Amino acid sequence: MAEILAHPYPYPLPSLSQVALVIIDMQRDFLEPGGFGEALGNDVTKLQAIVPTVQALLATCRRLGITVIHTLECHQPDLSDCPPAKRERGKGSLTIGDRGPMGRILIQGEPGNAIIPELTPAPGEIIIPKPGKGAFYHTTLPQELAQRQITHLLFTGVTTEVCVQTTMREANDRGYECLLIEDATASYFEDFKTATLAMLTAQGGIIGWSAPSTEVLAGLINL
Ligand code: C5J
Repeated sequence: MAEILAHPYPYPLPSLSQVALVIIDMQRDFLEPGGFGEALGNDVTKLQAIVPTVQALLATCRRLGITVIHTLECHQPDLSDCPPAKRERGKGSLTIGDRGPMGRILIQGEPGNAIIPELTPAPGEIIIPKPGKGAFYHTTLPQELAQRQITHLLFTGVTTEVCVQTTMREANDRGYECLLIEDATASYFEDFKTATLAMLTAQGGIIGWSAPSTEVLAGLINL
């Protein structure tokens, strides 16, 4: 079987039709000034650094016909899917539903909720709006994966220790073989990214694998 040179040991690759590239929350609200990330006091340039790597992975997956899934953290305009506990948390300058420079924060359809232009989904790619940190909670992701008989998930996106980690843990519990692409994920806090990669792959890959994008691309291209 083909494989990707990964940590803590090689990641087995089945046929390309069983693999999906999952791009978590690469939306303006987290990556651009004036969004939710900045309102919480974060330096958004830290997340912008991974954009070229995610673009390269996306281009290769498109060329190879690999399923691409984009997720978006967002809520309905009436906030009916946003628990008060989530809305009240953070105490930043703006909270979920407030009007900011890019429209209402984390509200579906607002300018700030769009995926950044560099990674705009192509027709046919799956877009999963999600009200939680995990992409399996209150979404159609389980059905989308089951319909396509996808078993292997390659994770990218932001932030490593919040929505990416939560989704990878949810996927692992559901039986998916999960690999986090090291230089295609970012956090506002470098230490949190390092710790997340270590804890997900510890104990013989207790949640899954990690690998640099060069090894992922080499593995996919040779399949
Ligand atoms: C956060 C996310 N950090 N996409 N969301 O609130 O990680």
